Amino acid sequence: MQKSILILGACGQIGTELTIELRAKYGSENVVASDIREGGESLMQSGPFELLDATNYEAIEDVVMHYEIDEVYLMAAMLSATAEKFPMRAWNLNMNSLFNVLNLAKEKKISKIFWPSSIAVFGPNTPKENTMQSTIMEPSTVYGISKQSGERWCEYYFKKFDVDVRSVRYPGLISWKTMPGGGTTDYAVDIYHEALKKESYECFLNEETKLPMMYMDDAIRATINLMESPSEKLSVRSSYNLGSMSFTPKEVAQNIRKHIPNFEISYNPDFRQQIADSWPSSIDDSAAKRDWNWQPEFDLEKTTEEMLDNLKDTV
Ligand code: AKB
Repeated sequence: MQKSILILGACGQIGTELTIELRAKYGSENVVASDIREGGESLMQSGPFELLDATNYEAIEDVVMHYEIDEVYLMAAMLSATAEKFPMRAWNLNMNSLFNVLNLAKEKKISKIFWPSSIAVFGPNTPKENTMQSTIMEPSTVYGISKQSGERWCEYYFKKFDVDVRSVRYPGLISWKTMPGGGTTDYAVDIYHEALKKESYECFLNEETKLPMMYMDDAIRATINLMESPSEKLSVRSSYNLGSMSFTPKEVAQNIRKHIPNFEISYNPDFRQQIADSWPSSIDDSAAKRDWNWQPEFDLEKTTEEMLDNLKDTV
């Protein structure tokens, strides 16, 4: 049976690529993109679009009823760096949007939800290397606190109301089609743009800051695989650890130099350094591997090739 999908926050970094992939898979007319602002041409031209505020329950409900939506992907969120500047706005957006979709599912108006969590659920007391699925969390950022709370609510709605909600803890995501906005891992995208434009980059994290990262194609594949997995296979209803690669700014720079030998990097850490220092360096994702066969395909070499190759004609 053909299903109908709604994406909230479709114009953001993940939402844009997810919408395009879901449209290719399920048919353009069956995937409704929505956001509080219009997006890029490829998204706006390829299927239905609704201007929608993810914090407005009635507005989402209207769109769900109108298009007879079965599944919602909630991609609207305020990320870590911006959330430190606007804590209450971040809390309102990140939590109210989640309650809206959880309650729609509780009321049986939709049947399945995808909601993204993040490595930001971990904090300074979390073991840094191969961070386990279940371990000390204690996030120290506004964004991390909202994501950890969200995870608890997802599991609660699953257990209490049988809501089929699924989630992964995304690492930093690297993509060339859409820019990230307001995150701590954004340097890993900016660096490729600046390398092509100026052959130099000033990084807002120090050279040894090792963080978990992932190329967008892997992230989109993980998201759709998880959503297509049989419910009974899923043992985690808070959010799955999702691993791929880990690297430092220095290592990305060394990799870029294989293609742009004159590339130079300098370091000028700002408030985002403290956020990055509170996050894990690498992730144990054995639960995702076991439950739904997760396997990443992109390492740093391949990511660098893809980024430089696809961006070279845009600068
Ligand atoms: C951020 O840096 O805030 C995000 C994330 C890791 O969730 N990219």
